[in-house]
Amino acid sequence: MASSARSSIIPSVQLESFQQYLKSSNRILALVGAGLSASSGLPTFRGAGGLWRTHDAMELATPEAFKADPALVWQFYSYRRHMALKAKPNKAHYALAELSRRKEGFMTLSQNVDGLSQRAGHPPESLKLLHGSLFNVQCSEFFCDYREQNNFTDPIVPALAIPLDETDSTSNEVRQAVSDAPNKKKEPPRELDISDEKVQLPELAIRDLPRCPRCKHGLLRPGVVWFGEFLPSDVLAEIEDWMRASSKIDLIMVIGTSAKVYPAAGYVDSARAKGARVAVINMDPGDTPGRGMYSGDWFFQGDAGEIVPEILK
Ligand code: BV8
Repeated sequence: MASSARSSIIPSVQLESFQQYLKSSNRILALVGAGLSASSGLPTFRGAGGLWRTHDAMELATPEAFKADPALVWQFYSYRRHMALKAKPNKAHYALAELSRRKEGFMTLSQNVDGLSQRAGHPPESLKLLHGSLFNVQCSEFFCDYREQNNFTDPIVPALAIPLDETDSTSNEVRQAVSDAPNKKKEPPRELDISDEKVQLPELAIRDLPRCPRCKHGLLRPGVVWFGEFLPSDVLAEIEDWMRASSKIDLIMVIGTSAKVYPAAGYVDSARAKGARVAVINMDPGDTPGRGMYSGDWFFQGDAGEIVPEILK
């Protein structure tokens, strides 16, 4: 008899063997990605409905993009902050937080920047944010090390307010511009593509963007890790310590991630190298490390928001 969370069927044999193994496991990792927050209404990066499909990721999430067009990059991130604030943690976020309270040797490695794991009460000491957070800001000047957790202010500056009610055309333009549209190569725009027409984003002057309160010179930028940037060294060191303290890792759960972004995806290999068995929870059987490369020991297909609370019971 399969146990069925709303639309995701979990074969009971798989479920039983996983839950038995989980019970006897102590050193456990979860590598989570955008799919964990999908059922909270936040679009993933790749695949259906993905954010990146509208733009080449390199266009908006790199230091070069910010240098070339800080206003556009801020509009993208301000919109995502707004959406993340409107979203609510789902049952999977809470289940992982609960597991962390239940199992001392458990740690979540999150690629997500949406703040939902934190809002679900995940103990911070066992939640490692590999790619930063939409709600951190930092100075973009090389010589200035100003960083601030700016606690969910929305918008971060008045000029970045996107009145996102349905009626407002600007908001529709921006919403559509970051929604799922065929990815087409284009000039670095003052505009964003929506399918085949160009959308003028409200002109934002650089002077309207948030400035560093410390050096008074640099623009503030989102406190996320962009492509081509190193992951936070303190976070990497804490994970390294955890890995070194684990003579054996019992289990790694790979939840809602395409495992295409490195070095985050590399933790699956590192865990396996220390004896970990792999459980993959993903909507798409083709697009996960549980198939092919990692030949996961368990594969639960469906919505992480439904499956994770079931299997962690
Ligand atoms: C770096 C923050 C050193 C910004 C992001 C090898 C080693 C080192 C580097 C590289 C390497 N190979 C390539 C690189 C370079 C690059 C990289 O990995 N490129 C990729 C594209 C090949 N890596 C870097 O640049 C990293 N830095 O390595 O520094 C260095 C320095 C200088 C020069 C060279 C190296 C920095 C990477 C961090 C980039 N920042 N985010 C922002 O968010 O705007 S990455 C971005 O993608 C997000 O953080 C996201 O988390 C991440 C990964 O995506 P996923 O979370 O997996 O999401 P995705 O949409 O892809 O997949 C969703 C999955 O969920 C799918 O499988 C889908 O089927 C599933 N799903 C959907 N719905 C559901 C579901 N599952 C369950 N339930 C559902 N409902």
